[in-house]
Amino acid sequence: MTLRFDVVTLFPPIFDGLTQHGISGRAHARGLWRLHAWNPRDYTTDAHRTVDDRPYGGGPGMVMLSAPLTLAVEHARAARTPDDGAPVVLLSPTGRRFEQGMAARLAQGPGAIFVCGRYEGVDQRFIDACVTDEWSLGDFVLSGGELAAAAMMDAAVRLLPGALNDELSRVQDSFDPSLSGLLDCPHYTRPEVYAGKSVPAELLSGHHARIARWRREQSLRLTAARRPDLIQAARTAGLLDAADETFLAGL
Ligand code: 4FV
Repeated sequence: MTLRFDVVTLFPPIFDGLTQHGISGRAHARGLWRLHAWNPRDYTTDAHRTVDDRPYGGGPGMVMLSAPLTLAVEHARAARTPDDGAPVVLLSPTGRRFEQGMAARLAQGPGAIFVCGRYEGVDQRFIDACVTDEWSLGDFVLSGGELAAAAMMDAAVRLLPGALNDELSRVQDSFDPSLSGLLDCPHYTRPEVYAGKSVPAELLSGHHARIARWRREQSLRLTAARRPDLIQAARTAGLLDAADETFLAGL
């Protein structure tokens, strides 16, 4: 089953980068996933193809009209397998913070219909009637939801079987609660000495157990320093063993 995403957006070309380049582009070319864009402007009836208007109650900026958005979502739904259970996801700073576990579920599920707002936002009555989920890329304000949707689709598509050249790459993913849940370790490649700095000896040892231990300790050290919340989550999930705890106690 090819993973299908639909995006409701005033700027469909923004997604060309995702479907034409890199791992997501290759996966798209391999038919592992597909993307359909629906432009609300195509569902307007006035000569100016109006998709926004001034906010009731006054204030700066414009708000997206409900009707063009509703029609765009209805056409996207109608183009999908009936009742495939795909969520209608509005990208918004008020939404649930996106994380790796959601990317993994997105890759295994029926896909999604992403609604990319522009201007100050969208009319609340559209949200109440059509939106099933609100997701946020993070606590900052974008000029539109497109890049947030693209980032979330990219995070999901790279998890599809056959998307990565080396399936093992996924196993080293940071944050994946089903794996280590820790931050990734440092990586090195040629030359062995660069700017007077050598690659850590452990990585040159050819001793797989020593290399694995070194990488694990680097992940623990970095995670403890920068994301102690992830250490606690990994501990709660039973992802830390006695050797990990001994190492952390020595930090
Ligand atoms: C956003 C975020 C975001 C808010 C108003 C689009 C903008 C404008 N989306 N994560 N952060 N959206 O800033 O997802 O319509």
